[in-house]
Amino acid sequence: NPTVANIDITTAASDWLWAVFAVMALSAIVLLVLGHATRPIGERAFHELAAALCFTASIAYYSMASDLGATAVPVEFIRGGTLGENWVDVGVLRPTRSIWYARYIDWTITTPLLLLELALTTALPLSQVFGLIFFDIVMIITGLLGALTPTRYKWGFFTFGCVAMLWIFWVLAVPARKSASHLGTDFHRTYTSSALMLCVLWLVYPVIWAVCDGGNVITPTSEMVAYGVLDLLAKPVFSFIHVMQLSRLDYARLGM
Ligand code: RET
Repeated sequence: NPTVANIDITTAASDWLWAVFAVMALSAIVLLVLGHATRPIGERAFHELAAALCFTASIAYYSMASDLGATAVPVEFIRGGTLGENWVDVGVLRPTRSIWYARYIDWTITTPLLLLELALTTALPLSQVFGLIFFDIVMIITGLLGALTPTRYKWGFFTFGCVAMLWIFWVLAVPARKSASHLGTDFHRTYTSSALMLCVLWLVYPVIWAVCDGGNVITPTSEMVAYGVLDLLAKPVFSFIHVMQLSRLDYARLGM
C-alpha cells in the first residue's frame, strides 16, 4: 500500500543521507590534510580525532543512505495517517517503527572522540576523563536499549541516559573548566566557548529521541533530516571551529 509506505524512509531522504555521507567523508579528508599541512606530527591529535569521528559518521550515513542498519520494533503509540479519503490508524496495518540502530553504533564511537577532543585541551585528570567516557557510553547504550524496547519501559532507559548526560555536562562545566583555567586565559576562553557549543547541540538529541524512537511522533524521514542537520553541526562544523580556535594556542602547555 503506497500510503503506508510513505511513512517509511523515502527516496528524498536517501538523497539527503548521501549528501550528509559526502560532507562527512570530505570533512575527514580535509581535517587530515589540514593537520598535516599546519602542524608537526606531535601536534595533530585534534585534527586526527576530528577526522576519525567524521570518517566514522560517513560510514553510518553510507549505511542509512543504503537503507541498511534499521530494524522494525513494535510501537505502543501509533500515528494516524490517511488512506484514500479516510483517517486510519496506521498501526492497524503496520504496528512497527524502523529503529535506525546504525546511528547508535556511530555515536558509541564518535561521542567519546568528541569529548576527548574537548577534554584533552583542559589537562583534566585522567580519572575524570575516564568518567566522561564511561557516562557517555552509558548515555548512548541506554538510548539504544530504550529505542529497541517496545513498551513504556523505554522511558526508564531514557531517564538513565539523561542522568548520564547531566553528569557529563557537570564535568565539562565545573572540573574541566577549572582545569582549563590553569592553562591560561586563552585556553580557558577557547574551552568555554567550545564546551558551551557542544552542550547546546547535545541537548537537542534527547528531544529528537523523544519524538522519534521514544514517542513515535515524527516519521523516520523527518528523523533523518533532524538528526542529519544536528550531526553536521555536532561533528564537522563543531570540529572545524574547534581546531581553528586551537590553532592560535600554544600546544606546548598541554604537554603534547
Ligand atoms: C539519547 C537517548 C537517551 C538519552 C540521551 C541521548 C543523548 C544523545 C546524544 C547524542 C549525541 C550525538 C552526537 C553525535 C555526533 O555528532 C541517546 C538520544 C541524553 C547527546 C553528538
